Amino acid sequence: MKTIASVTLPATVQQPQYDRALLRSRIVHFGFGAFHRAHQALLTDRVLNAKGGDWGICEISLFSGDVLMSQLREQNHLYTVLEKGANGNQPIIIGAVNECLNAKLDSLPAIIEKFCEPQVAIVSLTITEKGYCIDPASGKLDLNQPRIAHDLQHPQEPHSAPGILVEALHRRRERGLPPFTVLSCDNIPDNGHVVKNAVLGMAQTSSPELAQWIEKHVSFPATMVDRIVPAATQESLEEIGEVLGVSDPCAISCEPFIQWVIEDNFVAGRPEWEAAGAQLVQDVQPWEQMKLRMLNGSHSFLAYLGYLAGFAHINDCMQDDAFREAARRLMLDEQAPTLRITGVDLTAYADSLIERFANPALKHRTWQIAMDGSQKLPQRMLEGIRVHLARESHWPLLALGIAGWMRYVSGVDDAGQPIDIRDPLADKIHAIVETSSSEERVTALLALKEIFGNDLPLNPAFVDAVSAAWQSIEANGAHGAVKSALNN
Ligand code: NAI
Ligand code: CS2
Repeated sequence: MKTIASVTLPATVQQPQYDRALLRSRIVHFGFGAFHRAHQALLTDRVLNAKGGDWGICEISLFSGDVLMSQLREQNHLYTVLEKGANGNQPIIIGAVNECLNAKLDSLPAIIEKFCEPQVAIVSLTITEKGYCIDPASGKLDLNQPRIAHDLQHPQEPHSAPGILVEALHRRRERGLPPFTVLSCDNIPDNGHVVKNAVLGMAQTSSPELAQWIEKHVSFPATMVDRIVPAATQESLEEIGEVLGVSDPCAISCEPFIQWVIEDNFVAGRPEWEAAGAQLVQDVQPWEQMKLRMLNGSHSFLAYLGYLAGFAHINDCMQDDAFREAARRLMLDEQAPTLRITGVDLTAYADSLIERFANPALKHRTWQIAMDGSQKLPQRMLEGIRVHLARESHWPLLALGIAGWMRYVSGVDDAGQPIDIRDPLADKIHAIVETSSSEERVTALLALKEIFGNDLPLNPAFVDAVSAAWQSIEANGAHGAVKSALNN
């Protein structure tokens, strides 16, 4: 079978300019999803092109991803990223991945042993918000999650990411091997602390001595990651196949923009990612807060209200005057004033986000972004709302975003069509929706402490604002409610 590894590709395709035989699995990565392929792996590939070296990546997937990983092996671990922008498309073959392991194709013991190889210096993760098994409201490891409960019973056969990290670090300590850096690249505030809490939460339960060793020797740098990478579709794969002249089932399309801000705290070295444009800083929090509230907050707003109003993609929302204006005002009037960052032109940042959202080549589905709302609302909207509540300032669009989520998880769009809701709390949410009337819905959903904590449901200003926004959607539909919020 022909693959990208076996044919001559068109001259326009960028290819690795370094000796791949030198690569060793110094980075082990969890979550060979869309994002990692177009972000960390691509930037590592850029460093290899610029500087050479041996920083290869071993991709790990536990219980899914076996088909994708067999396909990756068939093409010698090469795959394509197609950057799609207003000025045309750039296909790039990524060569930084040199190995992959999957529990179905290989075995769980083989995966755990991979983390214990002496050259492994970094374990990075893009496992989505829910992969950390953290209670979003408390920030602590959720010991009741089935995978965590399983791993505490069977530490040598872990099924969760925190369980694997703890078992790997346990074995490295026992064998006198150096520790590695744990690098979370998920869209979570203070992601370094979140993964640290997950790992220490698990280790403390099994061995306080191991927890102490981890605390002393392992580093958990925080990161801000940014690049819009929609899930691959049949259409996007066919488009890339036409560009290459051969099919690449592991290929992914994305926007040209890329940003990575990393806390410079690595215990066992790192690639020179700054040579590829990454920003190595001491404090990531202001960057990550800016991105999560302005970009992701408005993304979620557009996802819930846009989906309800019949917009399938983010760029469709941007064609609508009311949605585009609402997204910009949400960023500048309601999110920007809550941020800590200094020295960044936030108006220019908002304008660049609106331009990125409008990219017609991306086709980023509102339904995809709407997924896992229970894990996303706290950092994308509720943290900013808490700042407004303390200042008694105005936040009508954020209120509409929360009410939009409530209307979305109620399960029917404005055209009366059922919604396929994906969320780790879907069963709980469904039970609440089934047993509450429209008038009771806001109060009933606010009882989800995992999302709203103990404070917000007791705050009359919060409850009133979200209830008013809910009523506006019920009366006017999502599109009408967005227009009406702009006049408030
Ligand atoms: P994806 O669905 O393509 O990949 C998710 C990966 O996580 C898969 O490899 C899956 O096997 C793994 N995973 C899911 N649940 C898991 C669990 N419970 N334990 C361990 N692994 C698990 O999603 P994509 O687009 O790669 O996004 C992943 C994360 O990357 C996002 O949740 C977000 O935090 C971050 N991100 C994504 C961006 C994007 O535009 N796609 C941009 C910036 C950040
Ligand atoms: C999106 C993000 O899926 C989502 O929830 O908001 O993945 C978004 O595309 C990225 O954070 C952009 O960097």
